[in-house]
Amino acid sequence: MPTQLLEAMQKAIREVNKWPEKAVQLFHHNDSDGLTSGAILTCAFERKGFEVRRLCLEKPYPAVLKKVFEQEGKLIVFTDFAGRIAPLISELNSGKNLTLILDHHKANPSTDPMVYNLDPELFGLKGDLDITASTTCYLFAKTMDPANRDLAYIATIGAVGDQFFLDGRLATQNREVALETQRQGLLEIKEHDRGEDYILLTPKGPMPCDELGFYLDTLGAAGYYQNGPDMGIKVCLEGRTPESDQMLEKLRDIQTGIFEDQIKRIRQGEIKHTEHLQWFHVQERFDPMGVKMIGAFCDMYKETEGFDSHKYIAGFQVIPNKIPGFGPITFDEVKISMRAPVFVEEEIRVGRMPGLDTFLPEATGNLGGFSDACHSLTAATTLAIGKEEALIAEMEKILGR
Ligand SMILES: [Mn+2]
Repeated sequence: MPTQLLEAMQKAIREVNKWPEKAVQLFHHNDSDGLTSGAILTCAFERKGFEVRRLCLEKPYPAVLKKVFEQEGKLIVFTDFAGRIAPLISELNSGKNLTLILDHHKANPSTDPMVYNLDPELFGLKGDLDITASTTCYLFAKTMDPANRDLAYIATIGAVGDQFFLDGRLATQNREVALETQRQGLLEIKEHDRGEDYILLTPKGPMPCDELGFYLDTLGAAGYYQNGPDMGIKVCLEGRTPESDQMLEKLRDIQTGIFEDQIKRIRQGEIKHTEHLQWFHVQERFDPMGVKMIGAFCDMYKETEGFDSHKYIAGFQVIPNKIPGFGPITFDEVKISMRAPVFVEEEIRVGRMPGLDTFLPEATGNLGGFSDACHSLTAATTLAIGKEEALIAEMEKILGR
């Protein structure tokens, strides 16, 4: 780990140790990386004697943040999101709470000394290759107490789940965590001609990490409004159960039905093309699944036959006006998810087309929307209902420059 990141973590941990209230509010993302991050931090803080109040968010929405930062004197932790919006969080916090950010998305430095942005992107690491949030949380937990080394297996699940591979292998810090898990006798790394497979050796038998990552993704995303994240955290810490398998099966059925219907609609012409983009809108038809599913749908759809891989793909989904466990909240917003199909991905990698993390946040910002977690090949932002066409036009304007 870069020395400066280690030192920043040590400094934040000293503040945590001094904090009078032994309670932490932990906000984490709902994909496999976010759930494993949540599980690692829950365990690490509980071992330290903290009471952990966990809340799973699909995004750190400004409306949610405003309510969170009405508080004072709290210990607040964000993981697998918020790295980019550290300035906004700093402004909202303004010295009132001890706030930690353990993310790995593109990041901006904090402007409040009480907000510790420990996003490795600020310390020279690449969040879309070297290190996931789960590995960041693992390094934090291990810095807090070397006894947390036993949580390496959870970080490995998140690292594989986020799918950042180099030649089919986990890279840098993520690979270190896998190797550590292997040394602990909890992971088998199988070499093959296209890279490596990572197989978790659980008390209930071997389980490929990619399958487990997919399992958690479904619980957290398709099951977001149906207690899926709680079940996901339980699976990270205690393993799969018949109960979690049942929940998963039910969620997969719901997802399959909704996705098939959407494919049918697109085939019937419910998709629009502009010069660089192809886009569609699912309105509220993805209920009761979470809004992460619009990204999952784009991922699936871009692999289907007849898909135009020369244009970026974008999907819109209306965000329900609720957050499980948070109380009443109103957004009246849509989420846009974007992906880079095969051809576009290559063009981005060689620098002939801009990454999604450039023009999508810019266009969204121009229309008063909100960006947090954007990578070059996958990105999502939110904006007011009714501004969808304007956003597409704004992106075309930027891409045409
Ligand atoms: Mn992540």
